[in-house]
Amino acid sequence: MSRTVRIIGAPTDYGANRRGVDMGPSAIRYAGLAAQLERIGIDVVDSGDVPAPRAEEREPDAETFQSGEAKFLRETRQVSTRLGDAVATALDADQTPLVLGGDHSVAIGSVTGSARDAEIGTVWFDAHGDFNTPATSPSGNVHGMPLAALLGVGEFANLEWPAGDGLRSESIALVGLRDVDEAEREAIADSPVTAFTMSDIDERGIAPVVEDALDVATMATDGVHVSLDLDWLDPREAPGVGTPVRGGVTYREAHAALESVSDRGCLRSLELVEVNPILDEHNETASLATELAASALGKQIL
Ligand code: HAR
Ligand code: MN
Ligand code: MN
Ligand code: MN
Repeated sequence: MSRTVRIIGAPTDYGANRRGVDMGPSAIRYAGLAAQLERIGIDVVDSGDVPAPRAEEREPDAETFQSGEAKFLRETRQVSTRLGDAVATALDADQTPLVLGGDHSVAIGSVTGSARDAEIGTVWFDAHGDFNTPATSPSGNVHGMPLAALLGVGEFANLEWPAGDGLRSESIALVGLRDVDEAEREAIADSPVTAFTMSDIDERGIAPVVEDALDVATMATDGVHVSLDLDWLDPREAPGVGTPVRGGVTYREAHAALESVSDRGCLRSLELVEVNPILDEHNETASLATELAASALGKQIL
């Protein structure tokens, strides 16, 4: 990992069903992200936010959800392309990209940027499968679809889409699932991705599960993109998310997981998504996101 981190904000909310997650990048910066990383010896550059269309600027009829469609695909494609370029530029400059969402649809940009001219693996910490397609989605919200979009599953195969050429499903591991739609369950089972549920963590403990996930992701040769959806944590720890699901990992389990990521020395790019400051309590979810980023980037207790 490069000792220079480039922060890239992606203030989207059109991929989610509630407003507010577009303020995630501000809240995470305000929680002291740059200062925390500098304290552990990292040089931090902040390139600001990639432009993202605000709700007020969108065509109102795009809000109406028709079954079988995804909302705001045009906007998603546009922002993903910009974000992908920003992530690839950071990597070209030997900097570690740290993307701040925004809803989880931003991962389409982060991962395609990270996978440009490189073979990467991905660890996806999330309560949700994020494996819906427009046809299977119960909501039409693209934050429930980024993995399917990245892998070109279903209708995504036919869409003009930013290419994640260097990402293969064999090197993707999902960790912490506990809210998966019926069609997603089948899609995950049919795909070569590896999925670890909360039950796996209950039975085996966080450390061995994360080691296995990292084994999967490091089968790719050029490093690992870590996508951290804050709803991976239990809502008691992370109340400021749009789609909380009870029964998530604890504060210490989350740190242990990201410390393992750091110990492997495989981190290529990182993103923190789904922080919703409107629903948060005293910015604690944003603070937690900054702490977890520090663990992933090498913070040691002693
Ligand atoms: N599976 C549901 C859907 O597709 C809910 C998605 C929840 N959103 C996220 N993704 N935060 O992790 O709408
Ligand atoms: Mn997610
Ligand atoms: Mn890459
Ligand atoms: Mn989620």
